[in-house]
Amino acid sequence: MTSNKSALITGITGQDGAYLSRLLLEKGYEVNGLLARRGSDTLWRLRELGIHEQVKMIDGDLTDLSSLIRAMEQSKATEVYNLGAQSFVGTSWQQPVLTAQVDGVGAINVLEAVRIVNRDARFYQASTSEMFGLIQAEKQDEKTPLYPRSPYGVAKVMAHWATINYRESYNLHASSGILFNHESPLRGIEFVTRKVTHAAASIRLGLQKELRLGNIDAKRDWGFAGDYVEAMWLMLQQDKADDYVVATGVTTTVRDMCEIAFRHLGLNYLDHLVIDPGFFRPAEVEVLLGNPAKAKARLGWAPKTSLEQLITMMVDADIRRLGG
Ligand code: NAP
Ligand code: G4F
Repeated sequence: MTSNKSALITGITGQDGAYLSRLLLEKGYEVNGLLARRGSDTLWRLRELGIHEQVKMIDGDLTDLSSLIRAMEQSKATEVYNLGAQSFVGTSWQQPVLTAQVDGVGAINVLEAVRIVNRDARFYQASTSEMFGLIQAEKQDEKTPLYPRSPYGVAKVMAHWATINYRESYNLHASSGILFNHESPLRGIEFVTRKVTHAAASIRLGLQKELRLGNIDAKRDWGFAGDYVEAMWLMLQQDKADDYVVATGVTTTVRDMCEIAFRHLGLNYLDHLVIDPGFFRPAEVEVLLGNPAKAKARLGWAPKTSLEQLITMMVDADIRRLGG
């Protein structure tokens, strides 16, 4: 059966790209992905979800406008999800120029490709709670002023405002999802939740002894990526494009998240934790807490997975992968 709905996803090989692909395939879309071909096993997430043969890959890179124009033409996309990014905050201090080019200018490249090839295509920008940085309100919503604290946050602010500007300048159906941290068994191992669940599993199986972390007093509003990709799709089904905060409305310290992961395996995280100043950041985002009221009211979206369910799901997946 051929579908008349065609999506183009940048960042298809990432955590969100995999879950969004699965959701769109279930809804009958033809799913096209921009493949940057930079790693050796970049398709592992799509393979884990059993969908790697159902998505069509188009070679391209966010920093190459010509490849994005070609991807728009080839895919005949009616919906474009810009999820591609150098998404690790810590690395953005080591590679600030690359981060600005991929996460900031890259988003403008995608907007230009949409404007040039098909102005009727709907566009989603992966904005982030990291833009709130040094928070200007206790609970952050769509109206909270932005104060980024990392080169990554700065680049994402550029992309966020470019999305609004293309909506206002060219009447593009361009929406931004300001998503708070979301995790899953497909999360990259450099992010703190997965680092912790993988370490807990390794320690339980006798493969590792200690877990080295930085600022464990930082607080994050963590949700499940599988729930959050649904909000992305809902944004593009609205008559009018807009910006939405997607969050759980609950914030938890890294410390308490560790406790949940280790307790699930009958361990005490304090027996294994080493604080390593090497993981402290030049400027920290101490606390994030989102208010998803607008997404609830307008999109009918609500998170379905608690932090406890999320972390235990991740620990169980890591135990399975390590052969336990
Ligand atoms: P992720 O797992 O790190 O995936 C990033 C994706 O971007 C990968 O597919 C990567 O390809 C691709 N990419 C990197 N550089 C590229 C380039 N130059 N050209 C084309 N593609 C490139 O990130 P995620 O967690 O799925 O997040 C998805 C998006 O949401 C990102 O934009 C992120 O910044 C944003 N976001 C994430 C969260 C969160 O908590 N997860 C919250 C708010 C916003 P390779 O596989 O080849 O590296
Ligand atoms: O898991 P993290 O690296 O995520 P961070 O920096 O909040 O960024 C993630 O969420 C953003 C949304 O707000 C996304 F836009 C972004 O792309 C990414 O997905 O760190 C979370 C917290 C930080 O405060 C960090 O300092 O955990 C703290 N932390 C403490 N020890 C650590 C570690 N983080 C990492 N990655 N590794 C540590 O050892």
